[in-house]
Amino acid sequence: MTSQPTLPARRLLLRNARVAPMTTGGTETQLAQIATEGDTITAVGPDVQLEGAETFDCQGRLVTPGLIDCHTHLVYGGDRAREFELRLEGASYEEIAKAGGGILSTVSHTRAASEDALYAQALPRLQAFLAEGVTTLEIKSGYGLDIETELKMLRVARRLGRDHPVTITTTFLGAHALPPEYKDRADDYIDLVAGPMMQAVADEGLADAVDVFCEGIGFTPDQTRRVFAAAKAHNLPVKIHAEQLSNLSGAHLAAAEFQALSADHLEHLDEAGVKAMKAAGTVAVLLPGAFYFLRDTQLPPLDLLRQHDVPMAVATDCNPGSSPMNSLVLAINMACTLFRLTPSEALLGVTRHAAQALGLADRGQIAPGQRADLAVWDLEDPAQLGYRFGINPLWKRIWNGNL
Ligand code: DI6
Ligand code: FE
Repeated sequence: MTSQPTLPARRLLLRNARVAPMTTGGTETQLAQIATEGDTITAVGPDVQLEGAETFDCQGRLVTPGLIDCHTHLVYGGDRAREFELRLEGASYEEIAKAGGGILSTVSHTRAASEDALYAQALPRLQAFLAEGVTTLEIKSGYGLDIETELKMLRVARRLGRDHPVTITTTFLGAHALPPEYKDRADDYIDLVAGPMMQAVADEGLADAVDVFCEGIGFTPDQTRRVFAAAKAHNLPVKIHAEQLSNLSGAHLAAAEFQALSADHLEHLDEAGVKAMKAAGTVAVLLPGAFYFLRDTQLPPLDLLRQHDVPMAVATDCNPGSSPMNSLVLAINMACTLFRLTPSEALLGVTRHAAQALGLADRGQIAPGQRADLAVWDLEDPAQLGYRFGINPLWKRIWNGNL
C-alpha cells in the first residue's frame, strides 16, 4: 500500500450520478452531484457545485465506490487445470493436497518463476479486475513458503501497485501450507514463519497484514496463535482463513485473542465464533467463488451473521486451486445466487465492509473525506450489478481522483 504514484491534484464534478444509499436496508438511489478535489471526495448532494472543475455528466448512471477485493492470491506461478480434471474424475480438494498436489504444486511453479515472470503472469489478472471497477485489491503471499520466494511474491504485488492506478494491499501468508522440505516438522516451519521470515518481510515493509490457513490441511490453532503473536510484535494486523473445510474455531481465536480484521471462508463457523467476531469487530469475508468451484454444499451461517450484525464482505479468493476467478462482479452475482445475499448486502460486501476487512477507513463509501475512488456503471439500479453476468457493466473508473 505504500508508495502510490503521485498524480497531479485535480477537481472533478460528477453530475447526475445515481448514488446507492449503501445501507443493508434497500436499493433506492438518489441523483446527486459528486465533487472530488485531488484524491478526496469533498461534497455529495443534489445542489453541489465546484468552481473551475472538470465536469462530467453521468446521465443518471449508477455510481458506487470503487470496488474493493479484500481477499486474493493474485500472484502465483503456473495453473492447476490438471488438478481440476482430477477433481472432475472424483478426487477431492483435500485428497489432492494430501498427495502433494494442491497448494504445493503452485509452490513449485512460483519458486521456479523469476520476479519478472511472476509479474507478467499476474498482470492480465490484475487488468481484468481493473476493467471491472476495482480500485483497491489485496494480494497474499503463500506460494513461496521460503524466505526468498515469499519476499519475491510480495515485491511483485507491491510493484503491481506502483505501476497501476489501483491501491494494492499485501498480506503475508507464510503459513499457507507446509513446504515439502519441512514434511512432518510443522512446528519447525512455524518457527521459521514467525521468526526470520516475518522479520524479513517486516524489514522490507512488504506486508500490511498477516494471514494463516487454519485447517486440517493447513495449520493448527496453536500454530496459528504463534504466527499471530509474532505479527502483533511487528504491529501487523491479522486475518485468518478459517472454518473452510472443518471447524477448528479459528475465527474465534483470531477475533477473541487477536482482534482480527477479518475471518474468511467460514462455511463451518459456529455461533460462538460469530459472537466473538461481533465483539471484536472482525469482518466475515465470504468467498462464493471457492464454494462454487469446489462444489461445496455447506453454506456459511448467514442467518447467524445477520442476527449478530457481523459485517459481511464478499471477495473473489482469486487463486489457481479453489477459485480461479478474476471477476469481483461475478463474485457479487455468486454471493446473491449461492449465499442469498441481497444486492445491497453484496454491494456493501465489495465496498464498505471490504474496506473494513482491510482496516481502511478512508474508502468504501461515497461521502466527503473519503478517497476519490469511484465506479460509474452503465446501470441504473444496484440490483443490476449482481444480476447479469458475462458482460462488463463498467462505464468509467476513477482512482485517486483521476478518470
Ligand atoms: N484457501 C483457499 O481458498 C486458498 N488458500 C486457502 O487457504 C486456496 C489456495 C490453493 O488451492 O491454491
Ligand atoms: Fe484464500
